[in-house]
Amino acid sequence: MKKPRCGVSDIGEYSVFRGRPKWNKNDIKYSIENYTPDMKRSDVDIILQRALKLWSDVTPLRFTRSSSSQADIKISFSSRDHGDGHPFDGPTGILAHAFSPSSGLGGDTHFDLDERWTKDSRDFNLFLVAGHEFGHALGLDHSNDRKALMFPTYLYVNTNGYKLPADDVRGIQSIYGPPTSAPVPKPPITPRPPKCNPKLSIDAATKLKGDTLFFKDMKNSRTSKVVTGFIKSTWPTVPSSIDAAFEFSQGYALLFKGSKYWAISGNSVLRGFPRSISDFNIPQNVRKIDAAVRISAKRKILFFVGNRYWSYDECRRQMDPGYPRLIAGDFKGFRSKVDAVFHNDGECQFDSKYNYIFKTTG
Ligand SMILES: [Ca+2]
Ligand SMILES: [Ca+2]
Ligand SMILES: [Zn+2]
Ligand SMILES: [Zn+2]
Repeated sequence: MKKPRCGVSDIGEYSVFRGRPKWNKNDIKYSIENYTPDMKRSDVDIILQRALKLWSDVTPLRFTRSSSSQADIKISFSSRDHGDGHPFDGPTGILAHAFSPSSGLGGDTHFDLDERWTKDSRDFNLFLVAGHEFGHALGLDHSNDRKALMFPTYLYVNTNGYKLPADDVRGIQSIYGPPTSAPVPKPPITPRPPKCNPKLSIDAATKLKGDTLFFKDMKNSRTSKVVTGFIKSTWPTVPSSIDAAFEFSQGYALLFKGSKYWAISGNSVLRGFPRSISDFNIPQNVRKIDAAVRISAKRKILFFVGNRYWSYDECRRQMDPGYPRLIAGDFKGFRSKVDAVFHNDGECQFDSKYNYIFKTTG
C-alpha cells in the first residue's frame, strides 16, 4: 500500500537536510504563480499565508508576498513533468514537493495539479500539505515523529486553530532559533508603593558637548553627577543620542528617541525593545518628545513636546484628562522649548510644580 505522501525523498535520519541549508535572512519573499481550479483563489491565498505563518510564529522569519521575479519561494501547481526533473504522478501518490533553501529552485514549492485540493477533510487538505512543504522550503527534512507535520505521509487532522507540533517547532528552531521579538510584557506599569530611594533615580539625560549623559541628583546634593558613560558604548542597540530618559522603577530606565523607547537595566537593553511611545497614549502626530520626567511619588510621567506637556497616569495607564497643557502656563520661568527636565525629589516629596529645574534651549 502506497500512502499519499510528500515527494521529497526519505533519506537521512535528521530533521534537517544534510549541510543544513537555510535562508541567511529573515525576510523571505514568496510568490503564487498559479492556482488550482478546485478552490477559490482567495482561499488559496489565505491558506498559503496561514501555512507560512505556522513557521514564522515560532522563528524570526517573516514572509511577504512578492512578484515572481523577487520571490525566494515560488509556489505553483503543476502536473506530471514540469521541468524540474521531479515529475508528478497523477492523482494521489506524491502530492507535492519543495526544494531546500538556496538560490534558483531553492525554496520553490510545487503542488500536484492532479490532486483535488480542499480546505476540509476531503483529499487533500491544502493547508496541511503546504505547511509540510514549507517546512522543507525552510530547511527541514522529514521527521520520524508520527505527530509531526514533517512526518512524510499525509494524515488529515482538524486544521481549526492548528498549531505547529512540538517536534516541528524544535526542528525549525534548531535552524533559525526562536522569534527575536517575542511578545514581551509591557513595562510593569502597575500600581506599586512609591519607591523612595533617590539613589536609584536617573532624572534625565542631557547632551554635553555632543555626547549624551545621564545625570542624577544625589541625595542632599544639588550637584548633578554623571552616573553612566556614553550611551553608545553601554547599550549598543540604543541610538547614541536620545531625547529623554528617566528611571522607571527599581533600577531600570526608559530612554526615548523619536517615536520609540527602550527599557534598559544595568548594561542591557530589555528584550522586545524598542517599542512605540504610543504605549503611553502619546498622540501619533508626535514624532519626538523633548523631555520627560517621572514623578514617582505621584506615579505620573510628564512628557514635554514643543510648548505643551502631557501628564500620564501610571496607575490608570492613560493620559490625564485636560492635557496637553501649555508649559508656560504651569511652570514659572519657562521661556522656550524644554531641553531636559530634572526632577528634584531627593526627599521623595512633591509639593508643587515648581520643584522642577528647567534647562531651556537658546
Ligand atoms: Ca527559489
Ligand atoms: Ca500525485
Ligand atoms: Zn515531505
Ligand atoms: Zn516540482
